[in-house]
Amino acid sequence: MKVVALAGGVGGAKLAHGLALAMPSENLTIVVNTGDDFEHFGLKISPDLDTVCYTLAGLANPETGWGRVDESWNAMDSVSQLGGANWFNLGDRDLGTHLERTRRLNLGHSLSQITTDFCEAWGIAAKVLPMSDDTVPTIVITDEGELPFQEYFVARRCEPQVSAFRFEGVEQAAPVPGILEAIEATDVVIFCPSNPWVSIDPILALPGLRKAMADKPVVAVSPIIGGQAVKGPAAKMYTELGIEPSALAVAQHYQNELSGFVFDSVDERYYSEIESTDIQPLVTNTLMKSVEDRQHLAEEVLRFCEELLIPSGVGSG
Ligand code: FO1
Repeated sequence: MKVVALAGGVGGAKLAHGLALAMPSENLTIVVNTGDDFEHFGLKISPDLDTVCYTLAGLANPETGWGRVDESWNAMDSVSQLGGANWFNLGDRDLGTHLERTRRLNLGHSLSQITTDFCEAWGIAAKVLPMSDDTVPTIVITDEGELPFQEYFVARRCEPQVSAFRFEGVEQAAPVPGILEAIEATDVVIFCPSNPWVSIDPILALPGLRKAMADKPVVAVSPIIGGQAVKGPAAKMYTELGIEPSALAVAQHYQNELSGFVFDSVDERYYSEIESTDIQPLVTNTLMKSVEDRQHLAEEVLRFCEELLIPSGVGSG
C-alpha cells in the first residue's frame, strides 16, 4: 500500500516516524508544512521540516520534540550576552542545519532538493517533501493584529486571541515537484495528528492539492484527545474561534476530505456522530509516549486504511 502523509510539528513527526517504522519506506511520502518557516539572523529556518527529519533520523530532542538531542547552547548564550535576539532558541547543532540550508538556498538550490540531500545524509529512507519551494508564511490574525507565525507562537507564547489565519501567497505557490504525482499514485492519504489550522490547512491550501486528493481515501488522526491538544495551541485556537475543541470538531474540520477518522478511546462517545457523517471511525489509544507507541499507532492506522480500501460487499457472499 502506498501512503502520502501530511505532517506539521511534533505530533505529526511522531506518527510519520511510526509510519516509517511500520511500512516499506519506498511506499511512504511525507509532505511537510512550511508555513512556519521564517528568516532569523539572516538564516532560513524550517521548523516543521527539521522536526520531521530529526524525528525520523532519531536526532530529535525528546524533551521539546523540536531541535536536536544532545544540544548545546553556546551560540545563543553569546547572543544573550550581547543583548541580542534570544527569543527563538537555536541550538549549536541545529544552527549547522540552518547555516547549510541558507548557504544552498542562496546558491539557488531549491528547498526540496536540499531536503532530499539532508535526508540522505541523515539516513532517512522515506521521501520527505516540503509542501512548496515557494515562501508561504502563515499569518495569524489576532486581537493584537496580524502576527507572523513564530512571533505568535514563540515570542508571544500563543497568548493573543486568534480570529483567523492567512497563508500569504498560497494562491501563487506551487506544491514541490513530486507531490501531486505522489498523491496521484497513492492508495491513501493520511493527515498526521498535527494542528489542523496551522499545520495541515496550509498544505491543503496549495493549488491542486485538494483536487488531486478528491478520489483518494483520506484518513486523519486527531491531535485533540479529551478536549486537549497533546502539544501546542490547537485546542486554544478552536475555543477562540468559537468551536468547542474535541475530536469531533477535528473530524468536522476535515469533513469534506475524510473517508476515515482515528481518535482516542477517551473520546469514544463521538463514535456514532462521526459515523453518521459518512466517515468511518476508528477508536484506539492515540497518545504516543514512546517510539513503540508511534509504531503501534501507525500499524493500526495502516490496517484501518487497508480495510477502507476493500470495496464494500467483497467477501460478503
Ligand atoms: N518552539 C518554541 O516554543 N520555542 C523555541 O525557542 C523554538 C525554537 C525552535 C528552533 C528550531 C526549530 O526547528 C523549532 C523551534 N521551535 C521552538 C518550534 C517551532 O516554533 C515550531 O514552529 C513549532 O513546533 C510549531 O510546529
